[in-house]
Amino acid sequence: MYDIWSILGFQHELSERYIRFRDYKRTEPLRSGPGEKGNPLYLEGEEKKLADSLIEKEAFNRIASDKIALDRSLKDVRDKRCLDVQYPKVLPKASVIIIFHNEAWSPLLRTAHSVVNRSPPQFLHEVILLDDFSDKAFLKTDLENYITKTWPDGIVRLVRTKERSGLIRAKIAGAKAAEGEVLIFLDSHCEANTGWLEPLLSRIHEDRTAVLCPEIDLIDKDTLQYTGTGSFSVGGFWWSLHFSWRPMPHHERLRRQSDIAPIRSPTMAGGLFAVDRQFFFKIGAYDPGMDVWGGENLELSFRTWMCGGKLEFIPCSRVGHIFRSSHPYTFPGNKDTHGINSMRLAEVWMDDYKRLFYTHRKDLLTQDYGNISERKILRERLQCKSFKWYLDNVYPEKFIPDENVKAWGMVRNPDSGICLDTLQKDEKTVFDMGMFHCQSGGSASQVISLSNKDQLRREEACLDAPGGDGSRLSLRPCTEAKTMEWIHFKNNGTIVNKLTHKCLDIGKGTSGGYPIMNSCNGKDSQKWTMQHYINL
Ligand code: UD2
Ligand code: MN
Repeated sequence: MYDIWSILGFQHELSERYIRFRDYKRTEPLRSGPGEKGNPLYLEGEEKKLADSLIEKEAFNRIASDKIALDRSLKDVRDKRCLDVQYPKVLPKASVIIIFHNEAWSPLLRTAHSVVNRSPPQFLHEVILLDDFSDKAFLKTDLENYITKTWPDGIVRLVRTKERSGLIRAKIAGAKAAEGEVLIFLDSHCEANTGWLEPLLSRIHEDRTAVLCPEIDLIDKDTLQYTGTGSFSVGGFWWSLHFSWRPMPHHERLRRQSDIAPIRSPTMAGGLFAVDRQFFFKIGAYDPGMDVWGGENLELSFRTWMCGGKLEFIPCSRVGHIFRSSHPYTFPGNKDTHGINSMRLAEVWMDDYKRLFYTHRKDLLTQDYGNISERKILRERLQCKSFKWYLDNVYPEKFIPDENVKAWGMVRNPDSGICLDTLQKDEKTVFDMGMFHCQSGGSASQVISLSNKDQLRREEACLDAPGGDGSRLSLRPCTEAKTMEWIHFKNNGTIVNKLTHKCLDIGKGTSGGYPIMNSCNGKDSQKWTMQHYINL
């Protein structure tokens, strides 16, 4: 049936049988056609030209997406051991909430179809398509008609906000509209894979305070290829309050008894997660003062841990997401909503550690972040733990640039008034360490710590100097390498590499230039002071 429809080009027609029985296990292998089994779709000729011309605006290949069946099949990318897990026959039912603003047709409906088709009906209370005030015409009656025609049993329902709410308030609205015992949020360009639901529900059934993320697989924005993420990561954050993926820490590997057991994570990416409905509202849902996009994922992560819950990634639950290159929607008022939302989060949840956020975001200090008194009352009422407790217990690997270090701040050559400076380069890349006129502590790119492990480092990257006389120093991800270890002699000001015994030297000494390594010679060009000495 599918093959014929696909060959004829009617990819959007759906098999009766498929819908009525939601027989997600047996139907999966029968299909072929563009993008089936999660395969990539490569366009050619005119279609490719059209796709290329749209990709900048839509931030993904909509033409390819439109050619792929809305209920395409996927490869089962789970660990084989997941197939043997027996889940309880009775589980709480889920409301799946898919929020969207001006989402393209095919990814939106593919998300809905994947959820309906791959969820055992007895565990799915409803799918809510939460429209955050879209203005595209096809999302009006066309969408309404499609929903009533495709799901006459009413399993999918459309709820619209009355104004543009931003994704955070839209998620609150979705949660309020939902009736299921468990809420599962998804972005509007996802595909739920085989067996995704049961592991989430059964873990929540076991522990109502667990907030759970499926493993997020990759749907390629250009070819729509679905790829399982191989090695399991956990969530972290930068002190600038951006989310990061990081390898599972050693202590978590040791704690887990099995490779398919839940993985504790300090933070979540934000879009895809399951939570007990009551617990979600008990710990304060979301901060309704946050606008459009950004920051709410870290806020919920910190709050979950600090207020008595836990955050886990569930390896047997797999959902793909299209990672787009930019946002295909407007930011009303052109505000840096991530920055301002993050201020609210830092002010309410991070105690003194908010200083580390503002080190990176001095520009925000003049911004108005609105009223946060309700959120402070919430924290008080729930008797949540401190941010220090969170760092010590949930994220002990997190480097704190001004605590448990020997010294930190500007690394200054007094003779020239020049400081080590990243020259604004992104720490996620490897680059040569630069120098610039000292900024009296005003610039995040001059903050460097001498750690207790004798590394000269930033959040994740360390100064490395394996070379001889005249060689530059690079900043790269910290390892155990001896070339990343340093001794700073406070009495004569030298900074000496432990392996090469060479001294850090300003070289030509030009602001905007690069320091080098040289044989130690006692000259002023090799003298340095650090801004704050703590334990040296
Ligand atoms: C990530 C999250 C996203 C959210 C965001 C931080 C994943 C996979 N995605 O960004 O869920 O946590 O980080 O805030 O973890 N939308 C609205 N109203 C708006 C703007 C967006 O409803 O005003 C919808 C949008 O259609 C989409 C969802 O919100 O379904 C998330 O937006 P995104 O896909 O642009 O965010 P993403 O994946 O870059
Ligand atoms: Mn998204």
